[in-house]
This record gives sequence, structure tokens and C-alpha cells, in this order.
Amino acid sequence: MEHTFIMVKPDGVRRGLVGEVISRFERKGLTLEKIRKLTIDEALARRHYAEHVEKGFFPDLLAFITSGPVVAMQWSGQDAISVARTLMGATDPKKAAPGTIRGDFGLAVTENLVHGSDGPESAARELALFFG
Ligand code: D4T
Repeated sequence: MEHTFIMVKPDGVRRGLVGEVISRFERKGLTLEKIRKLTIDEALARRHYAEHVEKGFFPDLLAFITSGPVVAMQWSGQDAISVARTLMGATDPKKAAPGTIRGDFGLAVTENLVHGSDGPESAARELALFFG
């Protein structure tokens, strides 16, 4: 059994896609353990995206991720981390396969609807950041 951190980003919340995202994970067989709606402030964004703070796209990413509420979740299941990333699709929605969340609903790489942990260490770190 593995845990992962999944977040519906501000664009997904604004577009009313929270239920769609939850439904896809549930139908796959993953289990929703925790859920919390919040607006990310700059300090939390810098901690969550620590690996990206020096990158050229970070100012746009910071403005976007703090632009409205997000829905943060803990999901569990067998191989939950990689299964969730498969359901999400490639980071760039233009390249994400149809049938994935980003492939079906996204167009721009910044506004790519969802975040999912990319490994066990980031899952533990991100779950601690959002759920203590
Ligand atoms: P997240 O972390 O949001 O699940 O995305 P990924 O794990 O799939 O991708 P990432 O860490 O490489 O990127 C984090 C975040 O930054 C945005 N981004 C990324 C961006 O705005 N411009 C870019 O050029 C890249 C590479 C999108 C996701």
C-alpha cells in the first residue's frame, strides 16, 4: 500500500473539475484518505516547488499556483504514485495522451490542472507540507 499527494490546481478548481478528478481516481480503484481546500501563499509555494524556485518559469508558476484555491488530497492504493501519474498524463497537456486528465482537459503547461507526487520521498514531503 502506497500513499500519494494529489492536488487539483487553481485552474481545475475554477473550471469545476474537482469532481471529475476525484471520480477518475476512485474509478481506478484508489482510495481518498484526506482532502482539504486551501489557497497556497508564496511561502508554501516556495516550499512545495523548492526544486523549481531558480527556474525561469517559476514567477509564472508562483503567480498561477497562488491565484485561487486548490484542493489538496491524500490518496492510497497499490502503486498509488505511479498509477496517479499515469491517470494525470504528461506534464505538458499538449503532449498528454487522450484519456488522461491533462490530455482531456488541458492546453497550457503552467495551467496543467493537477499535481501528483513523482516518488515516495516527494510524496512524504508533500503530504507533511499540506497535512502535517
Ligand atoms: P507537477 O509538479 O505540477 O505535478 O508537475 P510535474 O511533476 O508533472 O512537472 P514538473 O515538476 O516538471 O513541473 C512542475 C510544475 O511547473 C510547471 N511548469 C513546468 C511550467 O510552468 N513550465 C515548464 O516549463 C515546466 C517544465 C508545471 C508543473
